[in-house]
Amino acid sequence: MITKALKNRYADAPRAADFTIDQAWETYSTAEHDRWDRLFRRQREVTKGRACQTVLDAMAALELSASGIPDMEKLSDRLEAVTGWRIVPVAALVPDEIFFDHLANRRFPAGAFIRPEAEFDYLQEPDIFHDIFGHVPMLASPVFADFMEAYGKGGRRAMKLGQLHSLARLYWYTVEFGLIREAGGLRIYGAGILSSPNETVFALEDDSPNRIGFDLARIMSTKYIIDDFQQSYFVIDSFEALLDTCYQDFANVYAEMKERPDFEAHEVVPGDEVITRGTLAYFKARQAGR
Ligand code: HBI
Ligand code: FE
Repeated sequence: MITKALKNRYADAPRAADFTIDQAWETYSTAEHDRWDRLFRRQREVTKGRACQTVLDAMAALELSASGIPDMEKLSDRLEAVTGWRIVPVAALVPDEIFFDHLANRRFPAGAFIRPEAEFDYLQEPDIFHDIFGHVPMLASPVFADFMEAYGKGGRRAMKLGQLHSLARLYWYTVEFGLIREAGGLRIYGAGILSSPNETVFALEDDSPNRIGFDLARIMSTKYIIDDFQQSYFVIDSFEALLDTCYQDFANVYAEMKERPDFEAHEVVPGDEVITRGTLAYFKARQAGR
């Protein structure tokens, strides 16, 4: 469709076997650089006091700023010096096995396109703002960098065990929509929240969603919503704790989950460490309004 082509000018870019493309940084227009700056300035404001300290520190260390769309090569040089990760340009979502292989080798595939003005506030697929503003700061945390590499290696194993959906849920409720406890209260580390102005506020301050203590098997049994705010957020105590739970062999966890039913995204279940229990009214109203 023409909008698809307009939206993503990299859709037909020549790509390598690993789905990487040339970012061709010099081809970004002034309008695209300006859009990055407006997205960045807005998110930098709304994440103050809401993003976790690791993210705020990394933003400064990586010199992320409102000075146009970053050149992934240059940004990768700064990131690699800290945790060995590089950011590789891709045109869109890549096949799972390619994605996992990049992560297992400390390469984060980042969309090279920037969202069109019409999708300034929200878009479904990851654009350069979601991937760089949302995901890259956490890759500057040595512990989280280890977690993401372990996730990549776990992904390939999960595919062999037919458990990709379980691992995708772990990714979703941590890497994309995770919250962490800090001395000052709950803070955000999930990229899907960090790159979304409305969800940055909703995830911490609205009384509609549940906020539940992290539990690996519970999360991998829980469905998630892809086109609206989350109905439950899971909270870790530290990135070390997250890494530790993921260093075990998941085969036993998958076996434990086999006979258990999946949970709906809004459910609170026995054994949950309920930090805040939500109300469904908000979500029902939004669904009704669709
Ligand atoms: N590809 N470029 C890109 N970015 C992602 O975040 C991504 C992907 N492919 C698959 C995927 N994410 C998810 O299905 C993972 O949970 C595997
Ligand atoms: Fe993402």
